[in-house]
Amino acid sequence: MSAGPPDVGDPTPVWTPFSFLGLDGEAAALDGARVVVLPVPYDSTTSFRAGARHGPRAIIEASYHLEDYDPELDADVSAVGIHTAPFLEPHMDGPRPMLDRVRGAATQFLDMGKLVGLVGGEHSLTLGHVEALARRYPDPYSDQGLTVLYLDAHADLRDEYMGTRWGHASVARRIADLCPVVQVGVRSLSQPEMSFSKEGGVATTYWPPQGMWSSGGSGPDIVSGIVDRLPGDVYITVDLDVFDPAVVPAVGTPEPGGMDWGQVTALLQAVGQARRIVGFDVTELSPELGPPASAYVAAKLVYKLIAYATLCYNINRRPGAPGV
Ligand SMILES: [Mn+2]
Repeated sequence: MSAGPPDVGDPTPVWTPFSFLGLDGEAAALDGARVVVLPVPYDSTTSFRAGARHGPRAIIEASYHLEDYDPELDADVSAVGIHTAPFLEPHMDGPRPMLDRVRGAATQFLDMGKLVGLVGGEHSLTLGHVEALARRYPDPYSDQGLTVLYLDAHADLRDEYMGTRWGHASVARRIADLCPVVQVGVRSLSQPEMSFSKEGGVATTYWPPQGMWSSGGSGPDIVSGIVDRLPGDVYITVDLDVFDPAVVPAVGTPEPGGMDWGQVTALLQAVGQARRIVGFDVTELSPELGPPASAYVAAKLVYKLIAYATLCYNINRRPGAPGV
């Protein structure tokens, strides 16, 4: 009698691919994918509590536990094809060379006709992605232009901060040099930033919106008022600290009084139905600063943004729909 291992169970190996939703095969292949998830593990200009460099890995791992099917849209969103790019390597010569690298990566996928969803990483990375898109719009301020919808607890409108004009505290200011910026959720800013906004540098919806305490802060008036400020195509950037810290505590700079899940998704879905979403990002998850639920919220938000960007606008424009 040989004393080998007992002959029980099925020894066929099963692998979990390192990709968003754990997709593999055709569903994750670059060729057929409508969407590319671009993970960028970088947080080198972070000034308070670092750790967003660990965000992309945590979001991808959390995404394994998402359902493919989305009951809100009655669709298997993954059917649009979602390719996960390898991690973009950080450039350590400073934030500007890093932004050039992000712009190059985004451009590569845009040239292939893909919609890019950047997963950060710190919020400064947004600028590289927006730079890649903005050069495709001859007049960003026209009806055929590009507007950045900027969800963040912070205004990020400093002209420079701690010796750089390209860091996380200046990203909205630099984007405003390229195209219109509409901010939502802001509740922490300096007086010069407030003045810049007031003088028309950007359109800011502070949070909670005035007079909206009783209805929870995201009534249809607030949402349609924001959508009306987005004349052409839309890029959506979400700094996860726009959420209340009760929803997403694992961020470097949590601010009380933030938006809840329903408020954020109602706004983003309304934008997806009314406008073409041409790119997005989700940034500033620092997984080690809070419970694992934060990474799950971030992963689900990425999936929602993929859905709103690829399904809502087309559904809204099916034959017979209003305005077609
Ligand atoms: Mn922020």
